[in-house]
Amino acid sequence: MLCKIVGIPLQVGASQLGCEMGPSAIRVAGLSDALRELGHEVVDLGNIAPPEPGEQRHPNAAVRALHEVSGWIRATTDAAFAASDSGMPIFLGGDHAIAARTVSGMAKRAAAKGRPFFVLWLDAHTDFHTLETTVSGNLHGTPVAYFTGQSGFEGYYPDLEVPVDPANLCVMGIRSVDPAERAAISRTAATVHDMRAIDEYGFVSLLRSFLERVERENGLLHVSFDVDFLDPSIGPGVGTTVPGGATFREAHLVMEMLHESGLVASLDLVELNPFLDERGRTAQLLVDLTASLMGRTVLDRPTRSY
Ligand code: B3U
Ligand code: MN
Ligand code: MN
Repeated sequence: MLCKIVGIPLQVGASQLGCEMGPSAIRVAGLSDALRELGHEVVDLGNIAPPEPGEQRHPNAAVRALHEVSGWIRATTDAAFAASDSGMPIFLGGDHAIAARTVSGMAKRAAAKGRPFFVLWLDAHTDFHTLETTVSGNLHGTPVAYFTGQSGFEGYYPDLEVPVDPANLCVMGIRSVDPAERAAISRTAATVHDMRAIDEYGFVSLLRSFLERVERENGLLHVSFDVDFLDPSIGPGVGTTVPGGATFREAHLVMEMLHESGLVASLDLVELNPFLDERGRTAQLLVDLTASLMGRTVLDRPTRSY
């Protein structure tokens, strides 16, 4: 497989600065070498250039860094669409606002191929705020509402060419949802598995039913991996840690199942904040998890497990 690495060092969508160092830390932790060891070809396309400075206001006074975030989002769509012409793009964040357009760039690619598009969102949060509902004003809380075509972004974020059908969205790992997001996402057909559901049914059965559907419908799957999906004990390098996240073994199992599915077309690794990390251990874990997604196994496995 040809893996294309694209860095998107946006940090102002999060309140805690430092995600702009995320792409560097993941590179330093050895992402390219890990992929090459698995037999993949790797091209590092470098980082997307930052947008022009400027300012834009929103009636919701809480909203922060709107011009900068929307500028990065604009720049990202074309990069995502271009990188997905062949091979598998791996987008290195940057905070999760970048997924507003990595996802919509990939949705455009799926539409160009005539394939249905699916998103697996691995996160402690649903990121389903609009510019009107965000309370923190941190725009990394908005990408899912944007790319599923919720209203309230017009004139601020770029127009959405191909919205993602919420019915094709599966969100896992959830344990922190604001009231407005909870109300809004429950009005959609999105599948949302909070940690209670994961404790009750396990990642395997919940992920399996989603992957079976993607396969049945010959879909293209984008995986968006927020570091805070992980339990803080194993992934401290993120500004929005929430207790009770995925364990080391659960996270690897999810990635291994994704590999066996053969369905993953693109990946975001976002919210890594190296300033908060402990000697690069979260960056290293992201590299190892990506290796699991790209085929690293402990032993050969004769049959797929999902
Ligand atoms: N929902 C909260 C918290 C949050 C969302 N995304 C992250 N944190 N990473 C908010 O700020 O919108
Ligand atoms: Mn997120
Ligand atoms: Mn999160």
